[in-house]
Amino acid sequence: MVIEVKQEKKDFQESTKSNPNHRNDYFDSTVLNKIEEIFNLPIPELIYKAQYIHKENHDPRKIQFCTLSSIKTGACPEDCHYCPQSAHYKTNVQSHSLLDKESVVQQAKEAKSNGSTRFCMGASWRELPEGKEFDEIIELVKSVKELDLEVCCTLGMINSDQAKKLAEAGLHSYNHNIDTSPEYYEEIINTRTFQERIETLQNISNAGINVCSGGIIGMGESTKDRQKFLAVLSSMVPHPSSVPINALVPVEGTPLGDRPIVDPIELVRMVATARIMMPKAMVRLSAGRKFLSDEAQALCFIAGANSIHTGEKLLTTDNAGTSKDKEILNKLGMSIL
Ligand code: SAM
Ligand code: DTB
Ligand code: SF4
Repeated sequence: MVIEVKQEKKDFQESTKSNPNHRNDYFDSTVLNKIEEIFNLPIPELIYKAQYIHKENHDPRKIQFCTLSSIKTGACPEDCHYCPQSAHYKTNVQSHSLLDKESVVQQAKEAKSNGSTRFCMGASWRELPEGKEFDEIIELVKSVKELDLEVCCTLGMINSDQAKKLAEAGLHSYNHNIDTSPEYYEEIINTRTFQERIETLQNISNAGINVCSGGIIGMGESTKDRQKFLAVLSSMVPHPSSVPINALVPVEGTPLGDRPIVDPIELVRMVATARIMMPKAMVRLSAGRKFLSDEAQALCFIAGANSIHTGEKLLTTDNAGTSKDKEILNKLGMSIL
């Protein structure tokens, strides 16, 4: 068993190594070809295939609730064009430094009592700092784990030593998104490379932490960019155990603040293709759910989404709220995982 896991980690590294001059090294062309075929299917056929695979690998009646907590907000040195927390843009986000343990544990307890089995702590860092803040993060991971929740963090880039220490503290998963295709990435972020993101994902995987990696649609990318984004994730061995699919929440003050809201059918296509290509992954319907009707959300669940971020807020922007989420599941005869 141990040998098998090591082998998988080696494969992950091999499969994601890259040469900046040959960006296709991030994915197999056969994978991209398969994605193109699936992605362009008529919606009834696409959903039928996705549903079949979903049912073979998951309980299609269940949705996992994951609560996000912004444990350190705003004033981020990165220039991610979508993000209200970047110090490069003037937005309405109220910055704060790292929250104390008592407040975070209180939030985690509330999340659990509202049905969440996963709690994700997000920080507006380019990379996880060393020293006092790192020690505080380790304490937060240990304390949330004691509540018997899946602990996830999204704290920017981490090195291999930090990943090992987080794993020892009991971290279940680490979220670090590739965001979009390797090519379109350069239109969206200038302050760190796609390759640096991949290296953080390798450090997470090598430490035995579950990889959570996905991205955003609605940033002006082409259909081909969306397909390549899914091809990079689907070429990882093993596949990320969790794949968040975000629809851009356009925030005033950011360079993407004027982008139109994504057509929900586009989201369904992404979810269904992710489900078919990565059958065992948790496909998370993440940001942008507040723009979806109950019917559109139902279609996403039918297409294989099996987790949502619940609560009044995502990190800094508004979300549907737990009672609304419970109401939809109830209406659909579904329940919380
Ligand atoms: N600073 C860390 C990082 O960048 O990895 C963690 C937090 S960051 C906010 C987590 C992810 O949220 C981003 O990678 C991006 O995919 C998503 N995100 C941020 N702003 C968004 C927006 N306005 N709409 C949709 N998704 C967004
Ligand atoms: C992810 O892919 N989406 C979540 C989670 N991972 C951390 C975050 C969405 C953030 C949306 C913008 C905001 O609320 O600040
Ligand atoms: Fe900073 Fe993360 Fe926002 Fe980028 S997405 S600006 S790294 S908080």
